[in-house]
Amino acid sequence: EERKNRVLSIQSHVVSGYVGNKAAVFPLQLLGFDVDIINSVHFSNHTGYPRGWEGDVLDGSKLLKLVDGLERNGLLSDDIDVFDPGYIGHILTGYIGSESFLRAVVTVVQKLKALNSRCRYVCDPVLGDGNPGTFYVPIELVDIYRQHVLPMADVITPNQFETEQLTGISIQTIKDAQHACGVLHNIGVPLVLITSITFPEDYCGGQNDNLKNPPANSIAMFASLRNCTVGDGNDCADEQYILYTPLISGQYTGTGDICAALFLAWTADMQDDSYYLGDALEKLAGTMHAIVKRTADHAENVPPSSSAAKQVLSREMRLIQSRDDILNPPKMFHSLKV
Ligand code: PLP
Ligand code: PXL
Repeated sequence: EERKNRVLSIQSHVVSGYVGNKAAVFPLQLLGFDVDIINSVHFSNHTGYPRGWEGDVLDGSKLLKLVDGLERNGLLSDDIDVFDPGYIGHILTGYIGSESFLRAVVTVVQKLKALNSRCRYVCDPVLGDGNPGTFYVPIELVDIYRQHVLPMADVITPNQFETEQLTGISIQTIKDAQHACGVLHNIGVPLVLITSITFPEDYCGGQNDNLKNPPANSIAMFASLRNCTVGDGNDCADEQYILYTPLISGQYTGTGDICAALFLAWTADMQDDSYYLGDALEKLAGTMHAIVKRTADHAENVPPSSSAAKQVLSREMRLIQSRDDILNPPKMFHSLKV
């Protein structure tokens, strides 16, 4: 039983601050997961600092060597007992900066799934955040994600921009979000979380509990699970939930990384129970809102006269300070079945 609680997390490491593995590992450990950590880069700080960063990038061949070492020592799976569920139960990947590294990740996921067919791959297909000109990665990665990565993924956690890039659908309405998730399911992903959607202003307003009227100044999370009963016909239905949280203004880094880790945790033993996903979404939103609110409150105390680097530093996620909110997600929000 313990074994399925082991996660292989392949993400960035930063000495200072909280992005990549520094954002994902602590929540996972706190929630009871053993985490095997591969650092895809080892940087001084995240790339949004005004004076740049220092450090090294792991290339794809070095990733494969690390995995070879694990395999030689039987650390990827335990083949002593054929009924063993396998050593590593989950793979988590986030920001990947090059085509060669992404292709190596594909190889690693294939290897782990071959060793343990129940190994679950949670992929945050990081491309950018939708600000003008903000692809964080070479644009060639979009097609590799679509053709090679998504078909192997069990869960993906794109933001609105990433969803739009991967599907070609612009998300202006709830129907668009439903449709985009359907397209991602058709590519082969059973569970999709769109981590944040901002609907156009003229689509919002009205009663807070009305699905058709997202509250003004809110961001939405949207989760979609495809259930297929394969019998005579191949009958599929998408179970979908939306949840609105009040928008917290400001630019934050690392939120998406925390979000993917928490979603992995709260859906780790998902049953076919129809309220499970809505529940996971509520826990996720409660914790995320608490972390970002704590971070925003902290950043507000930093004088505008301080240096640009101090201001970026002040917006680093208050992750450690939020440990209680990770362990016991505040019950603040309700998910609505779409
Ligand atoms: N910003 C806020 C305030 C959030 O609550 C969340 C997710 O929970 C995000 C951003 C995550 O979005 P992204 O994946 O675009 O970083
Ligand atoms: O949060 C994504 C991320 C991951 N890794 C590194 C980053 C960032 C965002 O800036 O700089 C190194």
